[in-house]
Amino acid sequence: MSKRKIVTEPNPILRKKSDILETVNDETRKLLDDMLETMYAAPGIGLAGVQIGILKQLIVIDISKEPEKKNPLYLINPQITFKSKKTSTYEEGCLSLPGHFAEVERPTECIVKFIDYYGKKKEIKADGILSTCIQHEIDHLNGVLFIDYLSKLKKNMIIKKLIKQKKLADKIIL
Ligand code: K2U
Ligand code: ZN
Repeated sequence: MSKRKIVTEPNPILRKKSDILETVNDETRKLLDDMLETMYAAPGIGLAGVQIGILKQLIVIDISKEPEKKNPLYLINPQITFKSKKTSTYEEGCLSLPGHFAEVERPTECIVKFIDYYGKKKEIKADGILSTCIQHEIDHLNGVLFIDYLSKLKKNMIIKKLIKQKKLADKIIL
């Protein structure tokens, strides 16, 4: 397993749609393993393939709180088949928009069908932070970021700050 560099906004790849994965094999599992290691190290509770520059429909999630009780979820080619009318609001962040958080309202429950780590078809019903995380990550596969749900003013303020952060980081590296 190896940690990958996380793509940060502004970066046009974060606005691209990820492609369906045709086959699940050892190469796929190595990628998922790297994504999971990258997510734990960030730290985060979810990560989409596009966030390490891979435009394939791959997601890893682990909402377990204790490090000794890891419970990773691998979603390949996920599709949401149900969203509840009831909504919940969570303060969201994103590893691709470091240091910025905002409240986002999303359906409380969702049902998602997907292919798992071994290539088997699965379907789960999620609520709470897991439901929010699944929706946040599937947004990534469609080139959508959580700031897209904010007012134009708030969204542009965050983007301006991220541009400044990136210029500063580039100066430090150079
Ligand atoms: O996509 C990502 O960058 C991973 C997010 C996923 C996430 C954001 C908001 C709400 C649920 C999931 C990261 O895990 S950001 C770190 C984080 C962790 C827990 C709660 C909020 C943010
Ligand atoms: Zn994110």
